[in-house]
Amino acid sequence: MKLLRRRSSGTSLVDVVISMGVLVVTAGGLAVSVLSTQKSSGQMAQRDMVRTQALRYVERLLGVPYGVDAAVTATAAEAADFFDDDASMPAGISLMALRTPMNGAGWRFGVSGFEAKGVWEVEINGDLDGNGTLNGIRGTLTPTTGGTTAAGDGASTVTMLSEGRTTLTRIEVFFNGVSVAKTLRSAPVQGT
Ligand SMILES: [Ca+2]
Ligand SMILES: [Ca+2]
Repeated sequence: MKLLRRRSSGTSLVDVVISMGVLVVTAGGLAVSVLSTQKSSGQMAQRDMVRTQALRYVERLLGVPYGVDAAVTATAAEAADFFDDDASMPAGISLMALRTPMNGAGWRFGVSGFEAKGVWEVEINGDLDGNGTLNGIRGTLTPTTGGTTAAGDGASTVTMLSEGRTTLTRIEVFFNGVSVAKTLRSAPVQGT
């Protein structure tokens, strides 16, 4: 009887040690998963914040007058005043004045106090797909109305009719080199 009891108490000690080990392992696993959940929800919150801010810039650029092709290019100081987060804006600013060179740097700036650390870049030009060229392959279909230019041959690289125009402009916002928001804006129709 004694032997049995000893054996049984020995077994339960082993049981306790094993289950404690399982507990420790489980708790460790839990801590790791809680940490990674916290990390990913932090990253998601940051992504949302970046996207919201990017849409704010897009909205602002949709809200200014479109302007004309001959508009004087904004100075760096005017661009900084345009993109900063106060209510003032440079006088007479327009989308055309804020154009940036095709296949070149856009307006680059940082925002102090913005939680996600990085550099914003805003490209504004007639390179509608942002691929750095105004050339591409034109399709073989002839427009039924409006266009009078002959259709493309579907094979050779030619100047795109839609790109490089002053009446249609791409607005694209990048954060740390990654495109976050993009839209196209067309000039108001004249004479209507
Ligand atoms: Ca301002
Ligand atoms: Ca292009």
